[in-house]
Amino acid sequence: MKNALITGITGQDGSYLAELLLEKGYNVYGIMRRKSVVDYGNVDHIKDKINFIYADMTDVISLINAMIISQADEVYNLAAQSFVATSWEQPIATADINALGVTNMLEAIRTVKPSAHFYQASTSEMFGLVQEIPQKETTPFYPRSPYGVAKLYGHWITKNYRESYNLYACSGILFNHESERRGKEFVTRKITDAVVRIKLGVQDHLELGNMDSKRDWGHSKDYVKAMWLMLQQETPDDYVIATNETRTVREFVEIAFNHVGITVEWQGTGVDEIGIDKTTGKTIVKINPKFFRPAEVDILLGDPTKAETVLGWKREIPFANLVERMVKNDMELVTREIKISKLN
Ligand code: NAP
Ligand code: F7E
Repeated sequence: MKNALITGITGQDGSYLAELLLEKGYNVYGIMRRKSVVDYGNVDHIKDKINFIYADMTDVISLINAMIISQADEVYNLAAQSFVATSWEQPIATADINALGVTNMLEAIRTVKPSAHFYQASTSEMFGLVQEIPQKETTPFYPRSPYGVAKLYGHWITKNYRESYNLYACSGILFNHESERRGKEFVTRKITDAVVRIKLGVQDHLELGNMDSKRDWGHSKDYVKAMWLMLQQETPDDYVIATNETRTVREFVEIAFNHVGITVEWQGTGVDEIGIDKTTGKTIVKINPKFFRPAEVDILLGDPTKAETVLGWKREIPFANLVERMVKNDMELVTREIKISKLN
């Protein structure tokens, strides 16, 4: 039985990866941050099957301790300040966790168990102001946010430790992946949650920032399989994981509303653009400039050919199904929430 250590286990990807590794018979260890109220986040349903270790990416001693306790054969470094918008508000914390945190984890591995295989959660945000379309492993990087800059450090230090110390260290350059477990501040979940609330009459309208922004959106459940595959190869390498499809935020809004039987019609341009319910004539989408970013990533479109060829990875959940699943899940959650509020 192999031991796996997951940092960021309470997050979206951490939870799907933990489920996958448990299914495969791994002994799963997960790093948790100390909080005033104990919260298992997205792994609450499987918390009894996980060995939790209190640690923090900014505290190398706690990571060394996590390596000693877990004796991990595989380490998946998913912990991060992962919300791009927050990285302008907290650039130092973002760098401490997303950049230096990676060195802390690599040093812990080097100190305790250098034979461990290491996965780093790199990101398409490193391509930022894209230098070619589609983006692949050889595309030059040009990050556009403190988040992207910090992740680029994490990416290069992973490569550097592979080359300097011969560690089995890989980076997965993952494009946006979403799910029913996505945080509600990210645009996809913000949209599906609002669509359901508007349909059920408990929210008036949805406010968004840049709707022209294009993203390559997949499902987290497919993407964690790629992480595992990367650590099972003969030699460590870096891989782009993406769907090779891109859509605007506006298209995501239209499709999500379609799933609850609402057709959106667009009027106006720029900050004056509004989305109207075709049947009722009511304004259900507005632009709020507070959601614009100081520097934007306009388009992301990834080419996963290398991962498909070398790892045999394949996306299984198509885009239409991703949106449908998220809307259906939010419909169940919000309906339950409304029922409970009526009982109180
Ligand atoms: P997420 O849901 O925001 O989860 C982030 C996790 O990191 C949480 O478990 C969080 O713990 C933990 N964490 C944050 N700061 C920490 C610290 N100082 N010490 C220890 N743990 C800390 O993110 P995700 O969507 O699952 O993404 C997983 C990883 O992939 C991240 O590194 C992200 O940057 C990267 N990535 C994500 C995407 C995507 O589209 N989802 C694409 C490319 C790369 P708490 O529960 O305590 O907050
Ligand atoms: O924004 C635009 C926004 O916050 C997507 C993280 O997982 O993927 C994620 O980063 C786009 C941006 O994700 C709103 O300006 C418009 O262009 O959902 P997001 P992200 O910034 O792409 C990458 C790959 C990661 O690595 C990150 O960890 O949508 N947008 N209006 C909006 N975005 C938000 N959040 N809220 C809006 O109201």
